[in-house]
Order: sequence, then C-alpha cells, then structure tokens
Amino acid sequence: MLINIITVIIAVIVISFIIWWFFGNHESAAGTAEIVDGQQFATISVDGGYSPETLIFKQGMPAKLTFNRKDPSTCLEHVVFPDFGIDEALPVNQNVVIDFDTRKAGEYAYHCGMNMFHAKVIIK
Ligand SMILES: [Cu+2]
Repeated sequence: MLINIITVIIAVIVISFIIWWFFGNHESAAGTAEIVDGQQFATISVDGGYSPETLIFKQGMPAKLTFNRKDPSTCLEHVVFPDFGIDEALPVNQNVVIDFDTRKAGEYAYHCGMNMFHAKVIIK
C-alpha cells in the first residue's frame, strides 16, 4: 500500500516535471543594453543557446548587438533574424557586431541556422 502511494507520488512529480519542461515558461530575466554616448550596446553569449534569451533595446536609438559564440557545435554557427533578413556567421570566440535597426517597436525572434535555438529582441 505504501509502495503504491510512493509510486503515485513519484509519477506525479515526474509528470509535472515533464509538463513544466515542455510547456512551462522558461523565460529568464531579460537583458538590457548599456547606453554610451547615445548608442546602446549589448552582448549575447552563444553557448548551448542564447544568453540573455530576451534582450531589450530602446526604440529609435542606434544599437550595436554583439554575438560571441563559445559553443563549437555547428548548430549555432549562424544566427538568423528573419524580420531583418539577417543571417550572420558566428565564428567561435569572436565578436560579431550587428547594427540593429531599432526604428520599429516590436518583438523580434531570432534563431540558429537550423531553427532549433530561439531567443528574441524586444524594441520598446
Ligand atoms: Cu541549430
């Protein structure tokens, strides 16, 4: 009887974890840009995904977005911003700077070359 209860409890925990893993909101804290002389700068570290996963830029201020890939996997070799027609190669351990168009407010999702890792830039 006790074994049954334990089994049920474990099953519930495992199922909850699976549900959280697939459907939960994993959004981590949003990153913000550093502002120097009327320009905003932000760096995204690419290592098993994009960090910070959500980055916020101010609308209408010139922005430089730097990607630094630490992950050698070919999966993350390219970063793609479909809304801006950007498809940039990211050599390992090098800074790749993108001039980001901040004229239009909105949420701009981007992803790796294979569309497996996702993150976004919010302009507001
Ligand atoms: Cu990929």
